[in-house]
Amino acid sequence: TERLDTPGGVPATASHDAAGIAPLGAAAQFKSSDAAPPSERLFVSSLASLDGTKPVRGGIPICWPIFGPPSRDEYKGLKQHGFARSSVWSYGETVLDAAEGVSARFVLQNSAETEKVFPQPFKLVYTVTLAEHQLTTSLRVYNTGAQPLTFQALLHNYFRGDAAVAQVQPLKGIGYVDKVRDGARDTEQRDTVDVRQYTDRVYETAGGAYTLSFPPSTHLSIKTHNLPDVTVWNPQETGSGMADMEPGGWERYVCVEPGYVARFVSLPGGGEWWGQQVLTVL
Ligand code: TA6
Repeated sequence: TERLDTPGGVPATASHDAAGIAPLGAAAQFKSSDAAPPSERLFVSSLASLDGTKPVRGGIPICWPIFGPPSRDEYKGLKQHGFARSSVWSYGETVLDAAEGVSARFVLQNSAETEKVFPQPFKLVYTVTLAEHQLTTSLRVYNTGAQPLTFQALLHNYFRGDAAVAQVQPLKGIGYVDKVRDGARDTEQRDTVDVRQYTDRVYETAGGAYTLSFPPSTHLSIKTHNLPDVTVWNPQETGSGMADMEPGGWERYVCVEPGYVARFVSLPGGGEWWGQQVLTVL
């Protein structure tokens, strides 16, 4: 294992400061409306805000400490999906591991900003590991306080592909909350779930391992640890109401979002929780 980091992160370069944070604008080089390489697996709207003013419409937003709108009084100051996805994280380290691939580590800790809406000390460590045909992302939550820390967590993957043919399985027999039908509860009857209609379903205790296919040639495996639920979302034409959704963007992605969202984690003081997903091109 070779650590590529220098004290404080990668050496400052034209595009990274000493802490290894690329100005968000630098990330703006990629636009999904450009001829993205066919191997591009994640969707980012060409109208996404990349300057930190809004959560990025695409990629893998981290939903923490809540998923969806605040559902408890203690979170009423939070915006939908919490603040982790729209905070500036600090760069931790980059590790080259011949077997595992290249990992980059990022840290978010409580601050005066977070304490305004979430008066709990915490430390989040997010690790992204890129290997051949595989992307692993892990979220570790440390309760650095003495009181229990309660939260939800979800990795809001925007997978790039033709939404008209997308299929997610196996979800047959799994109970779900249907946010398109005002939170109606139901059980999935289909062998494969498609998103040809406006779809926004939270499948609970769904098994933790899924295949997302864009037939005939693209199949992705999603394997998870400690993320027992999974949301499947595509807004279809309702997406045209999102200011940061490129025209027709909903035709080019499906969200398959592993999470711990049907209930809250309650982490005792000093405790540690982690959730992980391994995304593999089959
Ligand atoms: O994960 C699905 C969902 O909760 C949808 O209800 C929709 O709101 C989507 O997330 C996007 O949310 P955002 O706050 O990023 O616009």
